[in-house]
Amino acid sequence: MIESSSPNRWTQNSALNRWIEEAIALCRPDHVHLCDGSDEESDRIATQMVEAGILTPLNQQKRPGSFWCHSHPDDVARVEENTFICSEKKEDAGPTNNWSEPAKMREHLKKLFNGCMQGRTMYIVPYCMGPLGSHFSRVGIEITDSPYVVLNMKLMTRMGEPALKHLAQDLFVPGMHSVGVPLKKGEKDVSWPCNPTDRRIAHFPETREIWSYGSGYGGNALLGKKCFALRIASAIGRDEGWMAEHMLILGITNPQGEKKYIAAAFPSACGKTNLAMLSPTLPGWKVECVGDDIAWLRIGSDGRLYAINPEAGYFGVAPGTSMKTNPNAMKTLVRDTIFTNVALTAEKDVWWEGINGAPPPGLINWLGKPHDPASGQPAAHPNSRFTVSAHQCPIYDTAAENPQGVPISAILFGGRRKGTIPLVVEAYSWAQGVFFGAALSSETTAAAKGAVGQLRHDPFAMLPFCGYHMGDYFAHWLSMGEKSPPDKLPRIYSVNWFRKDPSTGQLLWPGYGENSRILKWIFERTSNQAPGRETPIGILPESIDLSGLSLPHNASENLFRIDQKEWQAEIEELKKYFQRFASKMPLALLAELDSLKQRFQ
Ligand code: SAT
Ligand code: MN
Repeated sequence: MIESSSPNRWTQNSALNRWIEEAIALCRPDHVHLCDGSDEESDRIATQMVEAGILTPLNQQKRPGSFWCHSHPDDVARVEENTFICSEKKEDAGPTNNWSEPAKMREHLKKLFNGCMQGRTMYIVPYCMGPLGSHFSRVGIEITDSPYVVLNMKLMTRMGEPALKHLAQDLFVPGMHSVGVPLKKGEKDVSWPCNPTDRRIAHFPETREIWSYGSGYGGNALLGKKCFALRIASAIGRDEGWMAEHMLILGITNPQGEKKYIAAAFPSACGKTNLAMLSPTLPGWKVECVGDDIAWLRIGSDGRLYAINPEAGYFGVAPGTSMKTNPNAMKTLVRDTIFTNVALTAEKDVWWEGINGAPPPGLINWLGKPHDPASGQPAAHPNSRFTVSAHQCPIYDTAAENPQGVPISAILFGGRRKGTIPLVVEAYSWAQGVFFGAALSSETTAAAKGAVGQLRHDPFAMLPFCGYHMGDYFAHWLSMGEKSPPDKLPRIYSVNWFRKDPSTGQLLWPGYGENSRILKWIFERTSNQAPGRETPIGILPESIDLSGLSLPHNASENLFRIDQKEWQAEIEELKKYFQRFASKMPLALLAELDSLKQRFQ
């Protein structure tokens, strides 16, 4: 260990100063910069990146303060196979995580990080997850050699000096990040340095540490997001009696002016941002956005479940976003946005599949090459993203800044399922709701490296993000339900916007703004004002407000169809899946599965 020569050289926090000095000694950067989080600082860094050819400024008339960049073709998404939970005991990581013995991983990381920042600047990025001044917020410090990460962290978190003030003498979560490409003296940098052959995204849940090497993209590199706010925070939440979840949070107000909050878990790239910013098609209803990706949930003193959004910005999927699908996102992206791996127009504006019609002439694709529509390849990468501050969202809910969080009335679990799962089902109880979460499956998307469109189990949409044994996580969810009487807890729903007509393969439900019809039923259910009918799988709507909507022939029957054969197969599959968790599988969830089976007999 290297002691700091002057204990207050960096911050008022001696443990932090010591860690910074150790990081400098290990990584040997040419320069070190402690980020204050000011606009001047990010402007300066952006200017340097433009001069280096890493960022392209967009048309200042069309999109002021915004930039385009594209990554290395091998660094475009989260890398689940290189992501590790390094708990002391293998059993604590569980069967759904890659595990590596902590001492072994540390040894390997020390080798990888040895001198890894030579020729580069080391940025020290203090950031606060959650509203400043909130008792529930937590501070992380990311050390990174990527200026792109610094600019993104400034948009995604409360970053810089305010975060350091929030830290006071508290503990912080240290996160070491390097793109893994040291530069020799005089060597010219590439525009997206990364080291795909040696990637490691390692988490140490017991010591609450993150080490990430070799990738500069998204959740691999912006350590506040999945690494801290989900993987490490889920382990902290288990120990402290709260929950870190892959959920959007929205506020919904009915025509009478009553407002409720809903949290909803969906896997990556399944429409969380679109639902969180929904423009209701039902007259008189209003939706406001608290968060689009992560919720930290705890029981308040009144026994209700409260949520904060630990993030301060959106890292949203660009393709498919349009004035039709998500007008509020489009209005959010009008300025001060970083676009990564979308296409660039001749007027220096951005373009992606689904934004509006055919690709314009003169388009540059996400690889920086002229786009050839005949190639059949998309111009924007399917996992291309926008990074933008939440404050720019026209329906940003200022309650997102409330240090106490917002009270949650309903929790939704959804995935991409072409069959089996109806449009909406209400659970009979908290335990059955937990079963809905545990039973979630979804077709894979481009948000993670690997095949797209394959059905996989993704319990609670947390498969890639749970920092400990999934069986213990299920038990933690059940135990949260024991902290309050059932009438105080949110009701739980399973939803599926992606069901298809088996004969035509067409989506049955228009989704987007029309999802307000489902939210209306849920809103009214939570005030005991909407009738439901009991079925073997849960409570289905007696009716949904479909006024003014013309659905394809038979769509509404098909959307709510409970096919006994499909459900028998689902039950058998779940039985097999739950066996993976062996003795850690809570008996209460096996009992739920059993009752489901019984109800079909
Ligand atoms: O993990 S990312 O932040 O890259 C996006 C996601 O998969 O939700
Ligand atoms: Mn996500």
